[in-house]
Amino acid sequence: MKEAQGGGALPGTSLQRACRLLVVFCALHLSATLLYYLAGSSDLRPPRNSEPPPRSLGAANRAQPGPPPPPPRSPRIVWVFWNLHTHCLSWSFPVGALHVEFSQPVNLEEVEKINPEVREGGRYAPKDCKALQKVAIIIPFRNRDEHLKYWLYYLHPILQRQQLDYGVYVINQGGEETFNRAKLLNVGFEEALKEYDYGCFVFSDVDLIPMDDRNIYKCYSQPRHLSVSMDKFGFRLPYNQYFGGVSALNKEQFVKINGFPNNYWGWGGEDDDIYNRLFFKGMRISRPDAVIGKCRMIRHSRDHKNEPNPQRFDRIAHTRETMNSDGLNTLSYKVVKTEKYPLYTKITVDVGSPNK
Ligand SMILES: [Mn+2]
Repeated sequence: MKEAQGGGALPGTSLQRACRLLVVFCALHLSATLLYYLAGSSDLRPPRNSEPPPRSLGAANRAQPGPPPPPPRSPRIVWVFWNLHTHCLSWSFPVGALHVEFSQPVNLEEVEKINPEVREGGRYAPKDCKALQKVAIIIPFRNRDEHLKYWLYYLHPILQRQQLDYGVYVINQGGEETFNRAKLLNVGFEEALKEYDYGCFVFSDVDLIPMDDRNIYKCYSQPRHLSVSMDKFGFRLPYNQYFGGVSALNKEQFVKINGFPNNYWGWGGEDDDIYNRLFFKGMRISRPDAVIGKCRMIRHSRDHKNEPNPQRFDRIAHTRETMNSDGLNTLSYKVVKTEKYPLYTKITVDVGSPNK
């Protein structure tokens, strides 16, 4: 056959992409259905006490006395279809590579306007489908308001496209003591859990912006390192064990390593300690590829009261001995103030000082 000619030529890539997605989706449907059908063909009736699929039976239904409605013919198949249709597919509509730069100042009121679905405290959940994960984003912070504005401007649209049920927590170290990044991250874990049943924790520096929205801010079966090719390091990993910048651990992974160390005061080392903890507990790092993992760091000079920590090399060498007696089980701090802003929750904490 000849190719179609002339006139109504199809517009290029976006339509092709949509078609390809549709085909993939249908194939997925079919294979999942088949799989469940085969796996369950010996017994298609649901077990007596099995939970009904969420939302399919309303509270009113349950409250009514009398015999329950007859079960559908093939409950498993119905269940599979129901799930495929209601759960979000976080890879549905990525933009791909993003343009990221820091030349124009950001006005937060403008950012609020272009993100009308973000609720107070920087919370969001997709309306039309069930998010795969509940993600708390934890940002250790002190005196970096300009960076935070860029972070909010770039990240809110990305996280919504990734269809995550998420909240943004800025953990601000109060007082004038030396900065303690890892302890602030521990605080973020505990405080976020007081507010919502998060299952995944993304720990992000305030000055790191992903350059590709296929780099999903969620958790994986192994701890995830997300900032794998930073412009600062010439878009490559500085070393294989590098775990700094942006990382993601689910609740089980975080608890298994007793959280992060509390005694790294000043710049450096805590990320290597975290890597050691994961390694000693038998976990390995998962990463996106170097293209999807590209990100930009906002240039800045060294912060006041965050000088390189001279003890860091000695501490890293002893992670195995110290990790069980320093971390989540020895974490102490005082919440000074909690502020709910439209685009984030700011928790100011007193984390003490190195000498205590
Ligand atoms: Mn930085």
